Amino acid sequence: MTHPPVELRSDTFTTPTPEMRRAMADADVGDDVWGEDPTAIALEAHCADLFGKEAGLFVPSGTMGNEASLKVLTRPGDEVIAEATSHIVLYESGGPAALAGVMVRTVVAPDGRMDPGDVRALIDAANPHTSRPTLVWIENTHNARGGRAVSLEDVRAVAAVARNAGIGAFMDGARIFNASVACGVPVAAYAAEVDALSFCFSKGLAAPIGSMVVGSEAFIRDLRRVRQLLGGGMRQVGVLCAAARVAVDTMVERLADDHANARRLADGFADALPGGVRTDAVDTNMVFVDVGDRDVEHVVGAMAADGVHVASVAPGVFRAVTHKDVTSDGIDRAIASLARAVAPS
Ligand code: TLP
Repeated sequence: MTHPPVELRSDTFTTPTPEMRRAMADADVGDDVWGEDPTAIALEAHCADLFGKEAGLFVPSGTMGNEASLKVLTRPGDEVIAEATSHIVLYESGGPAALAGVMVRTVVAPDGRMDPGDVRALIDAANPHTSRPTLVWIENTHNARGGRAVSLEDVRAVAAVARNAGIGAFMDGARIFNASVACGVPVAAYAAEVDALSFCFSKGLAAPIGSMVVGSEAFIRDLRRVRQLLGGGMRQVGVLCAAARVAVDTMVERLADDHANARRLADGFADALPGGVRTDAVDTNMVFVDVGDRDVEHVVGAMAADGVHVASVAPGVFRAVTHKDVTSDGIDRAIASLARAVAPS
């Protein structure tokens, strides 16, 4: 019997649920560039409320939410302080430089949690020769550091540094619901620490497309203009917002299942490849595997030949991400596949 592939490259591969598809078909729609799509308006108000902010804006992707926010919150030449492996640094095609024209100065945090002292040191070092620090950027969960969930205390400590220096704080909360479930912290508590926050419907929450940015009314008014500038103004967007609404209303609690699956996967991978997985660093739905001196592309290729798709993300390292379309059987198959891929030949 042939099995369906086990897709562990990203939770972005999740497919919409039948309920989402029905909601999409039934959605009330209007022209959202004219501000007349009732489903978008309702979703934005609902999310603003959920996050305790004044307003929200639906955007096509997390990347656009981040880049448009950067553009609103900074001026060209300003300095944004971010963790060295943040999504804006590694995976947005140079957007901070190309679109907002900002300098990104980085602090290194192997567990995704920036040290407030490091952030303060960069701010304090500013003088008329340097770029002007105006924004501290916090990613939560932190993708490239292994999906680490940053605790409320840690967010608070870094946000306080920004606030005390009179500069802004933003959260790339693409997977903030994973952090919320893992830490038992309401998303509004995280949002209260920052001026604005972006999050995605299209990852673990399984909607097909879309992200949201929440913040003050004035910020969102400016963001709407930048969204238009970037080509992100869409028309009958209610078909997407209807799926996003199902995502945020019904798909959050089940993220705990993804986290449990990730822990089981991590334990199995650790047995298959001793020393390859820091099982204590699996906070949410990601497992990072260090294949040591093996060729990571060879390991990833051998697993793909078994129908198990993982992604190489750094030299010698691959990532496996759990989500609603990964079954318990899929976890077993992935563990067996890694064991085969690394077995001495
Ligand atoms: N991350 C993707 C890839 O781009 C790496 C993934 O598969 O994990 N912020 C964070 C922290 C993200 O992880 C991502 C997506 C985004 C922003 C961007 O979201 P999209 O893909 O909607 O532009």
